[in-house]
Amino acid sequence: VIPGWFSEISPMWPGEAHSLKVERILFQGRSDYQDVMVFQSSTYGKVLVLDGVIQLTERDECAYQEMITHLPLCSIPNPKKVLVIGGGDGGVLREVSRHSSVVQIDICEIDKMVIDVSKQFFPDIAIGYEDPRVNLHIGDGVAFLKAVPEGTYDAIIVDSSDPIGPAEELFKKPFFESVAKALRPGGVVSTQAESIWLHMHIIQDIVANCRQIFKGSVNYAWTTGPAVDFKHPVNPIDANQDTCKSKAPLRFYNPEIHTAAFCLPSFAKKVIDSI
Ligand code: AAT
Repeated sequence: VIPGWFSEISPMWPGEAHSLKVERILFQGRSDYQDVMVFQSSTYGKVLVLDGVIQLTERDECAYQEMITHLPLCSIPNPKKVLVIGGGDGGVLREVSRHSSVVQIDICEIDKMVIDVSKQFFPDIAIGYEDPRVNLHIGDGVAFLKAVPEGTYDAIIVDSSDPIGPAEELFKKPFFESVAKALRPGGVVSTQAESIWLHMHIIQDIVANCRQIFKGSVNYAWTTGPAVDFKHPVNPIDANQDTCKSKAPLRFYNPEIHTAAFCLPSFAKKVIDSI
């Protein structure tokens, strides 16, 4: 550990640790579920850390929040009811709210401290909560989904932390079975499925489970209900984005990157194609 630097050390990535220089620590707390920390970094803006693992930085959050949201929402025409599991910072809500066809945005985040901290330190991300279509539920995403009536949602976005800690069950087959039930036919799901460099085995398990459950088009790093060509946008974002004027425009997502995001390096393609 280098003094004055934050190092991301986890059994999820043995033998390596991404480090950022710390200007100052802005918040440190312990919730019922995890350690919560916010620090000001030298070059990545403010950083949100849960149990020692970086969840977002102000500099690059667009790449994650925009892609995990617009890949599914631009893949089906007129999404109306959307569920977010996790995502307590509000970034995915901000992105969902760019879609004018959406009438209802439910979110189920387990940890209220993440929400409070985001509202305090990340106003440009927590702005997602200001949309009147948002209904916040604080609780475990697994339990929430079990209670959802069959065929409720057009899209479900699983913005979850890593499978060590409170998100463990969100990577297992029974969870994806409840996701499938909660989706209407032709609905779509995207999920945080980890990195091809570090976690090919996790990705393999998720894709294998989802190919059994969803039967239709299932691809890294996202899964979908049947009869959807997920690889090419059918519902372009440009036409309907920016329903909320105070939000900054998209920084990362566009229709070209949507299609390109499904092109994988050979080693990963080989694994996914063989499942
Ligand atoms: N958009 C920021 C990125 C995240 S946040 C993941 C969120 O999932 C956290 O707020 C966490 O509290 C919440 N969460 C974890 N488990 C559950 C659960 N069982 N039910 C509901 N919410 C949950 C993810 C970044 C991933 C980084 C990968 N290295």
